[in-house]
Amino acid sequence: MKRIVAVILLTLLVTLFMLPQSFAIGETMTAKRGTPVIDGEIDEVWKNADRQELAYVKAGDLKEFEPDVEKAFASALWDDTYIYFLFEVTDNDPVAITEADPNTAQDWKNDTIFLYIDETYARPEASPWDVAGTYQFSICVDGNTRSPRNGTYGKEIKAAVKNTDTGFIIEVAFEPEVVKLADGLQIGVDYQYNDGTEFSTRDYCLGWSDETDVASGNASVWGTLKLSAEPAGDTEQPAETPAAEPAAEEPAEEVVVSDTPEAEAPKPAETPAAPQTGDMMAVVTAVLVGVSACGTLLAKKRRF
Ligand SMILES: [Ca+2]
Ligand SMILES: [Ca+2]
Ligand SMILES: [Ca+2]
Repeated sequence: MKRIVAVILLTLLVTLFMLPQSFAIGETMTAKRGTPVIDGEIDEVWKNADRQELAYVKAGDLKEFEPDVEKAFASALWDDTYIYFLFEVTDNDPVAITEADPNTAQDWKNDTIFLYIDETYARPEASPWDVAGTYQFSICVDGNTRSPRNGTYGKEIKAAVKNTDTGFIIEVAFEPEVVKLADGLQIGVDYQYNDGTEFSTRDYCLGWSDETDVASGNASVWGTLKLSAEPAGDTEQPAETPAAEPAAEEPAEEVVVSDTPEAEAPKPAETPAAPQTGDMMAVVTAVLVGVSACGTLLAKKRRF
């Protein structure tokens, strides 16, 4: 009897020890593969993307009221070179206080999207901009961008803004500097919408993963973006073509591959980078199985 109790306790202890590594804090989303055009128009391929609402009203002068007009959604896709983001914002007063001033994207009192990226998933709790691969970008409704607004980034994001009847649309292409994009990779991301007004105030500040407006100083509250090999639709993968077709067009290079001994294995990337979360279910299941096995044992023992 004592031994069984000891086994159960030990199992629980081991489980508790493992849990902290399995938990990911904050929101999680998936980026499917797809290549949109950065022009402010919503491409077909976006329609199958994971679309998340920035549902936390984390700051703003009207924070106390329920925002019924203001809404912001973020979607993400990726290909071999870029991670793409789409922001769809409904807003009754899209403004950039000092339009055409490149600093508009710096000011959170304008209608701006802040995009937070932590390439290496380091999730620093303090001074995130000191960590390589960690940045904040901002894109203003007037088209001005800060690339980056915080952090050190040697490239430039591509962004396009388009006004709509109900607000505006922003598309962004971000090229990582530190990591190589691959199926299974996860990076830290967060999104923030600052709802500026013509009176130079900020009615609302909406967040995706950060609930309390600390994202600019604490990357551990940002969410997680996982890259998936699943195609979001059309283009890049000719998957639809029935391989049986003779494909008479070009008997070109495709067959040449295997004969050259040097050119052995040009297969990079596909490794499912890094141990991911999600093992928790397996652990919990194992514990339950263990506990029920112990229970059965106990019941059997009692019978004798
Ligand atoms: Ca587009
Ligand atoms: Ca507004
Ligand atoms: Ca506004």
